[in-house]
Amino acid sequence: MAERFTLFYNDYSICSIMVRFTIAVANQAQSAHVIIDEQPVDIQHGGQLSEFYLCEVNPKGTVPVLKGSKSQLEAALTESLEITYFLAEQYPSLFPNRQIDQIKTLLAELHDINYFSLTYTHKPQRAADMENAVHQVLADPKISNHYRSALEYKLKVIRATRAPALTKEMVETQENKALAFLSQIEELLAASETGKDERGTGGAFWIFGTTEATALDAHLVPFIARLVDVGRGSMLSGKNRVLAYAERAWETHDWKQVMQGRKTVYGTYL
Ligand SMILES: N[C@@H](CCC(=O)N[C@@H](CS)C(=O)NCC(=O)O)C(=O)O
Repeated sequence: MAERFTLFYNDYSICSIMVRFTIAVANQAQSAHVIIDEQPVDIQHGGQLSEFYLCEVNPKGTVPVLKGSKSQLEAALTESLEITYFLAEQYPSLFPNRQIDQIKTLLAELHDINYFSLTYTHKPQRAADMENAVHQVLADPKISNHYRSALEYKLKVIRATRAPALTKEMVETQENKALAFLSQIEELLAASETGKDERGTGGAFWIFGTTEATALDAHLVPFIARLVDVGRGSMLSGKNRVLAYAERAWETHDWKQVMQGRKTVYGTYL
């Protein structure tokens, strides 16, 4: 019998989109071995601060999360990369043998970029808003001690990760990392162009010329979409192959199915 899991996600969370696109391309490549029930979390309106979410799903109060029964998963997976590696056990097309080491290295580099820094660069108020949302719940004297401790922990997570991500130095560092990363992708795409891809059409559709998207494609395509959506399209200038690659991917059935015509940022962002 197929195993069953729950994916907690949000439509405008880049890491959730990375996981959902991973699942979509993996399912395209082979029939499903796992059933994933999707559970939206309204992080724009404090859904991640609920007692259930903080105490029973993810103490960090972030999405995405993959949860299964104790026999399937000892603990819920609370990082998009961990979730992707876990899924790859069932979907080998995500990490083709020939490129496995390169994909792992590039995925680690991609996730070393702080997406919050690049997204909320011109919205420094965002970190304080996140703290205030927690304070509002904490102000209720009727909440349980257990829930209060969970909220205090969430506050620590926000303080440690969000405000520091928006300093000028931090943003610059992340911009440089992103630019260097995109240059690497441009070079890889240029190299793929010289050979025929697995479909024999010449020029790569996916980064390594594979027929199916790999985990790297599945995480990179949302990242490029996010850069464009937050007005950072100029980071792609001189990287025509990267842009053309992303534009091809955004036309696929899998991408359209995940995004349903949405942008990667919430309506009030822009
Ligand atoms: N490193 C984590 C990042 C998770 C994360 O920061 N998620 C954001 C959305 S992309 C979130 O849940 N934000 C709501 C909050 O922090 O309260 C991953 O790769 O999954």
